[in-house]
Formats: sequence, C-alpha cells, structure tokens
Amino acid sequence: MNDRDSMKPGDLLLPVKSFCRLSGQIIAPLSFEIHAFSVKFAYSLTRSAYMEQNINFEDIFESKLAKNDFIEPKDWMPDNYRKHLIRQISQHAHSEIVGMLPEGNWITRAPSLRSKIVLLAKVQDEGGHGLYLYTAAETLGVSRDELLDALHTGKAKYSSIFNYPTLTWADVGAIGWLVDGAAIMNQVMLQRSSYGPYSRAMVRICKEESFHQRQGYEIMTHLAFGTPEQKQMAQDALNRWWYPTMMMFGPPDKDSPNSENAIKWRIKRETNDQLRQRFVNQTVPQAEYLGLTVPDEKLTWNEAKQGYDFSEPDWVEFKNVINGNGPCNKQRLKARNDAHKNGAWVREAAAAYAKKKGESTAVAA
Ligand code: FAQ
Repeated sequence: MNDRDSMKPGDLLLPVKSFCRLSGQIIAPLSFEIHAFSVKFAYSLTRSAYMEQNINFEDIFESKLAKNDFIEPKDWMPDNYRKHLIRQISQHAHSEIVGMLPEGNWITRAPSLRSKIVLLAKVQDEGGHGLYLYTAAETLGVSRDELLDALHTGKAKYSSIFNYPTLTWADVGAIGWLVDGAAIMNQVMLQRSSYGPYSRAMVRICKEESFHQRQGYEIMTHLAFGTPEQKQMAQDALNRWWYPTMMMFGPPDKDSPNSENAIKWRIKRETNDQLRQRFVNQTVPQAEYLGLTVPDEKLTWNEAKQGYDFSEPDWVEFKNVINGNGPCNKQRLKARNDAHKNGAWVREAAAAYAKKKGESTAVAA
C-alpha cells in the first residue's frame, strides 16, 4: 500500500468543503451521520475527479516543497510526513507545558513583586505556547486526548532540559537566558517550517521567547554584577545548565535518525549540530560580558571556522534523561498527571456550558 492509498477523508478538506458548498442544499438538512457519509462520498468523488485528471498528489506535494509553499491541513501529504509532524509538534507542545514546572516552582519565592509579575507572565506564555502547538498538531488528525494520554503515560517525549531541578533563583535566570535562548535558536528556523499551522504558531512563540530570553539575561545581569555571593549563584547556575542546554538541540547529526527526513521535507531547516554551534557562538560573548565562565576547558575560538570549538555534552546522560531516568522525570510526570486529574471538573464544566449554550441557541433559532 502506498501513501496515496492510505488517504483519509480529512486529507482533502478543502476540496471536500467546496463540494459540500456546491451540494449544500442536499447536505444541509441531513443529520450528522448522513453528513459524515456525504463527506466521505464527496471525498471519493473529489479523489476520483483528481485521478481522472491524472493529478499526482505526490507531485503536488513535492512541488509545493520545492517552491517553499506551505503544506496546509487540507493538502494531501505522505503518511510519514504527517507522522513526523505529529511526533515533533506534540513533543514540542509537551515540552512547553512541562517546561512551566521548573520555573513555576519559583513564582511564590520570586525576590520582588516585579520579578514575580514578570515570571508569572512568562510561565503563562509557555502554557499558551503549548495550546498553539496542540492545536497545530490536532490539524493533522490526532486528538488532544490522545496526545495528552501519551504524555501522561510516559510514552511521549518532551525536552530533556525540563528534567533538571531549579535549586536557586539564579536557575530562573539561567533558564530564561540559556534555555529560552536555545529554544529561540531552534524555533526561528521553525517559523519557516513547511507545515503552515506549525510555522504560523512559531511566529508568535518566537516573539514571546525573545522577551523570555531577555527576562533571564536581566536576572543574570543583576546577580553577576551584584555581591560576590550573588555572582557565585549565577556562576553555579551556568555550570549546571550549560550542558543540559546543549542537549536541547538533540543528538549529534550522525546519531539523529529523524534529521534526514526533517531536512528533506523542510520541517527542520538546519541540523542539530549547526544550531548547537550557532548557540555556542552567540552565548559565549554574553557570558563574557557577565564575567562568568562557561564550564568548558576546551572552549576556544576557531578562526578558520569562525566559531568556537567546544566539548560535547555527556550523551549517555542525555539518553538516560530522555528514557525517563533524569533527576526530575518522575516528579514532572506526577505533577502533570495531578494537574490533569485536578482540572477534570473544569473541563466537565466547560463542556456542560458549551452544551447548554448550544441547546439555548437551537431553541432560539
Ligand atoms: N529532549 O532524530 P533526532 C522550550 C529525541 S521548547 C528529549 O535528532 P529530531 C520553550 C527525539 O525526539 C523546547 N528528546 O530528533 C520553553 C528523537 O526521539 P523519537 C522543545 C529529544 O526530532 C523554554 C530522538 O531523540 N523544543 O524550551 C531531545 O529531529 C523555557 C532522536 O533525535 C522543541 O521541541 C531532547 N532535547 O530533533 C518552555 C523544538 N533531542 O521522537 C518553558 C521542536 C532529541 O524518535 C521554559 N523540536 N530527542 O522517539 C525539534 O526541533 C526537534 O524535535 C529536536 C530533536 C531538535 C528537539
């Protein structure tokens, strides 16, 4: 069975919609079940029409990629492209909401009202990013419940970085500076990702991440130019967060099974190693400005490559963390599961309200 044979009705949403508009008089009065049947029927008619005209879906997909056009939810796409996107976008969404936890830990202990307000806004933004991304993933035909279930049962991955503890206020600075800095480095290229909903979600996310990065750097600046004890806190946070941040870009290119397809399909525009190198080049001068030392004895400027030579993170540690054995994996999953369970009444109330509103609208009509 090839990819084209495995198309689902939703794969051709726009042609189906156009058909439904044309045949609206027939479809409109019918019940939902008949409507669903009509959609399938319309889909098969549309598909036959395309086939009669000898249109090759794969050619259309490839030509869109070649022209740098977006692939949209209504467009035909290979099954593996769809699966790849669901995997990456949902992992990304999970990372955003699990990423609320390490910093959320400091909201009640922020050292001033101002820093508390800023941190609250930042953590709230991350929740919003999760929502945009879950919504983008849903356009690929997967439900929010399925995605969350995969997170809660430990089947789905989320970024390794959020399995490390935030021991001091300086860690909140280091997360903003380094973790959001690395996230932006990766996400700027994702704004030009080939899948329209993902790319558009990234535009807004990048704007907010850039505020987050500044928030973190501001905290680090206060500490680094503060008392010797504060400077030591900043240095300690840099020591602990440097290598985990480098791991955020994923394994080295030679050990990255997903990169080849991601680059071929323009989901990722740059490789893990390219982005990691750019992150180091950008961040080292920022550390120097703060008077802090990057914890890497091998770090040297390489004139020939116009970039720093640096030590690789510990990839054995990385594997342990992504396999569920990092310092905080269990704690993070428990917190997410508890939040989901405790929020059940809110979801039920929202569903009941939507139902009631639907009923009263129907009566009024
Ligand atoms: N952690 O073949 P590759 C943020 C997995 S958002 C855990 O290279 P790929 C905002 C990978 O999934 C941070 N797992 O994979 C924020 C794959 O496993 P699979 C998240 C990792 O997809 C800030 C396997 O290893 N950003 O921080 C990691 O081509 C502050 C082989 O890897 C995104 O998700 C890792 N670090 O490249 C929030 C950006 N690296 O699925 C709160 C979008 C790799 O085959 C506070 N994602 N793996 O079982 C991407 O760009 C890519 O998915 C990569 C991985 C670069 C993460």
